[in-house]
Amino acid sequence: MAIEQTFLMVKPDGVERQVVGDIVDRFERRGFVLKGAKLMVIPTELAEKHYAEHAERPFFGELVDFITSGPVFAMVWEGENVIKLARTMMGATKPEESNPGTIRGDYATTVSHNIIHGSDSLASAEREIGLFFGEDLV
Ligand code: DAT
Ligand code: MG
Repeated sequence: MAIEQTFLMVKPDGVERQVVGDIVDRFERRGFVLKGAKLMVIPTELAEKHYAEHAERPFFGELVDFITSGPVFAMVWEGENVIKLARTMMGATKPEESNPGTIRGDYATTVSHNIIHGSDSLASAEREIGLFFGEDLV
């Protein structure tokens, strides 16, 4: 298994609830390395590109409104199998399936306000890192 990079983002609800530190701590404790991070308000056009795969879903408008509603904390993390392991640490999308001990299982009760985003594949990670960080990585 190769060293990978993934794109993770604390969503506006997570920044508002001041769990950025806890989330960074979880990935540091696991042994992953932070390669880039920034607090930003996502422009609508970037949000629409980021969530393009969901453009036809009925919740797309709400999703874009929510993700642009306040600052997010965007990050790139590196490590062995980090794409898959970060998804496991995040917990499932649906609140009834996200186990206690995971980020969503500890903090989220709704599918729409679920604290954190993480890339779901190598292709997504490369695309999302490019969208949010471009060449701007250490
Ligand atoms: P994930 O964020 O776990 O990768 P996803 O890619 O299926 O999940 O969906 C992206 C985001 O869209 C998700 O974090 C929250 C929102 N979302 C997904 N399904 C939804 C639904 N049925 N109703 C409202 N929002 C939803
Ligand atoms: Mg997804």
